[in-house]
Formats: sequence, structure tokens, C-alpha cells
Amino acid sequence: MDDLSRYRRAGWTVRYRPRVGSTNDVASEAGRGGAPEGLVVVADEQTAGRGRLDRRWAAPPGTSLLLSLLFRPPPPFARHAARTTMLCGVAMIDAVRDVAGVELALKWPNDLIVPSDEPSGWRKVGGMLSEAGGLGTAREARAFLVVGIGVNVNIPSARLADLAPNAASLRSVMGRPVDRTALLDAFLRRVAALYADLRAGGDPFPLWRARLAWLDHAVEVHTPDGIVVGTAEDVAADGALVLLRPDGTRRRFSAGDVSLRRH
Ligand code: BT5
Repeated sequence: MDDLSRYRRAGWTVRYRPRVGSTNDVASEAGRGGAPEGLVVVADEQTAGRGRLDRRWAAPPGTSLLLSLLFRPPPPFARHAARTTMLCGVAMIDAVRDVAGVELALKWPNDLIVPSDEPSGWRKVGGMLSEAGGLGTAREARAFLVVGIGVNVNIPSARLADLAPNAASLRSVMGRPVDRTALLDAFLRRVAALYADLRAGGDPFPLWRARLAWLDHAVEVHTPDGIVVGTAEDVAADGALVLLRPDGTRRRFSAGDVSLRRH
């Protein structure tokens, strides 16, 4: 029932691997080799799972959804790549709600979180890592986007602290296991619909914005140069966070190497 190895879905090329370094690397290699969009790399275990800025993504084998999708967004690439990452986040949040009954939110820019009673106010259930490739070549048609997502599905509560101090899994929240195949299926169905809509001129931005945690709340933006405090006023059309400072000035942060905390 929870066996990902036989999973298939029309319209997608699903490449299952029991064990890989990183599903993002497998998908990027396929992208560089000219593979068409619609490739899904799914693994039961990653030996070199990556987060942003070379942080690690860790998960006990067979407990999580670890996957990467290959897209070739139409020009203008940067705009559509950002939109594609957004729609993947929307699709995963909606799939998790429908299949597991857990209401996740997006912690800007790329975390999937569940609200909790702890002082921090949240726990991390998943994360996304988007990587573009093939840019700067003569033809933008070669450009590709890999969206990697890791979701803690059935990680037992006792194992979570090994991964991160604030990690949670769908199982730890619901107290029962969740079928990873059903979740993957619900996710891919939504991605297909939202991506087709994007290609037809639609915009997932309002759906993405509506799923963001902490808009209008006091937050801290942690940057390499220090912590900036303010109110998370909004997100700009390009996805940048707009922070309203206590002195009434505004500052924009693009995803880069910043992260967000409640203040
Ligand atoms: C992310 O990075 O949250 C993006 C994670 C993307 C993982 C997927 S899995 C499939 C695909 N293939 C890959 O190689 N990657 C993608 P970031 O915001 O940098 O968060 C990383 C931080 O999350 C780490 O420094 C830990 O503190 C924490 N962490 C690591 N594993 C975790 C887990 N399983 N659950 C919760 N937190 C975790």
C-alpha cells in the first residue's frame, strides 16, 4: 500500500530509486541531458539530501516523500520558475490536507510547517529546494527547473529530534500512518492542473500567498548580516518578503540566504 516503487501516473515519467544521493541531483542530471519536463524522481532514501545553502535534509529510509520534479518553464524563465515553485508548494499543502487531514502552512520562503503550542509556534514537516540549470546557454529552451520536496510522512516521533529540534511528521501530528503513494498521487494531480493553468496564462501567486504563515505578524528576518525585526506586511509579485520596520520604513527580502522566525 505504501510501496512507492510501482507508482505510475499518466502524464508523468516516474523514476523510482530505492536509494540516491539526492533526488535533485538525479533530476538535474536528466535536465542537463535534455530530458523533457514531467520527470519525477522519487526515492526511499537519500544519502546526501540537501536543503538550501548546503544544509542537510535527513530522513530515515522509507518514511518520507523525497522527490524532485523536472520542469521546462516557458519564457520568461525567471518569472515562470518562481511561479512553478510556488504552485508546487500549494499542491503539496492541499494534498496533505486532503490525504492526511493536516493543515500545513508555508513558512516563507520554502518551509512546510504545522502550527504547534510550543514557544516557537511551529514545527517543520517539510521543505522545498528549487534549482535552475541550463541557463546562460544560447537557447533558453534548454533551461530547466528542478523542484525538490521532502515531506516527513511516517517518521516516528522518537526519531524526529535526530533530524532537527523542531521537526514533525504527518504521523506525529495525526497519530497514525499516512499512505505515501496516495499523497504522491494527490500532489502530482494538483501540480499537473496548476502547471497547465500557469502555461495557459494563469497565476498561482494568490493561492501561494493565501497559504503563507505569519502575514501581518511580528517576525525576525535572519540574514548573514544580522537579524531584522518588523511586521511581515506582504509578499511582492516576485515572491520577495516585504517587511514593515518599526520606524515605518519598508524593506524587501528575496529568498536567497535569509530565513524567517516569529518575533
Ligand atoms: C529545506 O532546506 O527545507 C529544503 C529541503 C528539501 C529536501 C528535498 S528532499 C528531495 C530533494 N532532494 C534533495 O536533496 N533535497 C530535496 P532548508 O530551509 O535549508 O532547511 C534545512 C534544515 O532543516 C536543516 O538545517 C535542518 O535543521 C532541518 N532539517 C533537516 N532534515 C529535516 C527533516 N526531515 N525535518 C525537519 N527539519 C529538517
